[in-house]
Amino acid sequence: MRIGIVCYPTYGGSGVVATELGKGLADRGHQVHFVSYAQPARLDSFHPNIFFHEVRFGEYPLFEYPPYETALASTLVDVVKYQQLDILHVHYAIPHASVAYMAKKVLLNQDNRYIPVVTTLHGTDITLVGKDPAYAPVVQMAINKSDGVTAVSKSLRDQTFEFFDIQNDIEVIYNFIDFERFRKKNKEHFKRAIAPGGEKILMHISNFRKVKRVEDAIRVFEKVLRAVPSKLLLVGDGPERQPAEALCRELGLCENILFLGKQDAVEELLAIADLFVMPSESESFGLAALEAMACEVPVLSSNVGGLPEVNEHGVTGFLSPVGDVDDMARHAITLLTDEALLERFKANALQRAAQFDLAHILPQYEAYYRRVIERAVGQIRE
Ligand code: GMT
Repeated sequence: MRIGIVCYPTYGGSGVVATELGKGLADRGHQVHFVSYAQPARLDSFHPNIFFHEVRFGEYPLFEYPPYETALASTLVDVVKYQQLDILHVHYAIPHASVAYMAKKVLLNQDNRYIPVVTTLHGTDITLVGKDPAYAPVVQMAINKSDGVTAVSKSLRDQTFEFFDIQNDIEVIYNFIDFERFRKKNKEHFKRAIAPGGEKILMHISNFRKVKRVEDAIRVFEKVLRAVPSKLLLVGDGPERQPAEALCRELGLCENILFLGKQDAVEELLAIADLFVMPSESESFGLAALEAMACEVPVLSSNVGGLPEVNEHGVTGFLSPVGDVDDMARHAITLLTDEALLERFKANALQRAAQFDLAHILPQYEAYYRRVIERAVGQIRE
């Protein structure tokens, strides 16, 4: 198939999923065309089946906000037409789903060409930003007008039906993990450098937005440290980093908490972690938690959204109500003070992660594309 993929190129989870999916599809012989305003971060090496089309939007004195949507729709029209695409797959509904609908209409008008569009809902495009009245009517229309809609968890699918008036079916296709990259590596020397006294290592990785509740990770750690010699590694950057640093100073924890900033090779960091902490306010799936589990790291998380579909309470980690740092700390101490239990949870985490192997999930997308294309052809004939 010739597949167009539209995504955000930055470090967010939806861009990562879109890029890794495109790379996987290209490995299976499909031709994949990425369209975005910059090269996706994980599209870092040459592949004969992968093409990148940058959306260009010129400056003009009248434009305080350059019309990205118009430029993206025009680029999509061009790419679909000249690269003979079979399907467009857009990740994160805002604004990609409505832009794809616009491109579809232009192609139909100008060339009598029907391009089927699949929209994948990722999380905040529904739960936070999408349901904001500033965007909701357009998001609802775009979901209903998509030829196929997928959500990355059952919870996100249910929330979409709850927040919007949706007539379309929504297929759940879980996020996936590439085990070639995410697997336990031997980084003992690194562990000794960070935790020379054999301390346990807790880790949090995120884009430090409010929804991630980084401060809860610090407050949990404060309690854990009273019972278990340990270190907390905070990986990533974003608006909440400065308040998080201030909290560390206020609590006198600076010696035991390390801010590592944005890191590409997170699998090398996960190799030295004993426990991953994800106290999010809302999380449709929790890809970072799955990446941790693939590297044999149990997960301490909140129980919101799709997290219970990934992290099994009492098996691969623990789930607690949002903001309940006492409960989270209690679970962490239970795990970190019982070596046999910790080893069992590590093994369970890997076993559970295997169910989300790219090799299982990718064929689900391929089969779904085929169904959507067949249905679209049927509709055109009618
Ligand atoms: O919130 C983020 O970290 C970014 C956001 C995105 O769409 O870029 O992530 C969402 O999509 C990820 C990939 O499907 C999911 O793993 C995250 O759970 C989800 N984030 C939230 O729901 C808050």
